[in-house]
Amino acid sequence: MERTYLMVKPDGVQRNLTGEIISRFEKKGFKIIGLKMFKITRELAEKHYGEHIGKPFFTSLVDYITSGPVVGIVVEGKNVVSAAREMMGATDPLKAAPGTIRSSYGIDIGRNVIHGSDSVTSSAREIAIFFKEGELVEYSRDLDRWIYE
Ligand code: DAT
Ligand code: MG
Repeated sequence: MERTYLMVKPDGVQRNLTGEIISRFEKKGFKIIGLKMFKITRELAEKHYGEHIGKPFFTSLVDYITSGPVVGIVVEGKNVVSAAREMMGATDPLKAAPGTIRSSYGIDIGRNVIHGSDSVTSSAREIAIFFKEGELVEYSRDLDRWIYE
């Protein structure tokens, strides 16, 4: 089973979209194994978004992601990395497919409500940045037999 790192960004928290966003992944059938609210330090923001250092939007991206609390979510499930990216929609909310999270709740690329890892390698890196080993919970769910064949 894959894991991915999702994060309700500060705009999503301020706009009371946290429950709505978590609910989409719960209803889909994915399993939440880590969940917490926190504020990202500049240092961790620069580490998390390291691939974007030097790009014109980097400083405003770090300003935005550190501007208020976020909700970090680790989700487990079959193909969850790419499935979650599909559920989120394109980076630019106005270009995201209708019905996706970013399309439903966002307009500007710099206020796109949610983060999700873009690969299995990134998810391992990002989970390690934001969660300690003991903060991830292993448990079984009886309903998995109704979700997976
Ligand atoms: P994603 O969040 O879809 O993985 P990304 O990793 O390319 O997108 O970029 C990280 C964030 O940076 C993205 O969610 C919003 C911001 N961003 C990306 N491209 C941008 C651009 N051209 N102008 C402004 N902000 C941008
Ligand atoms: Mg990305």
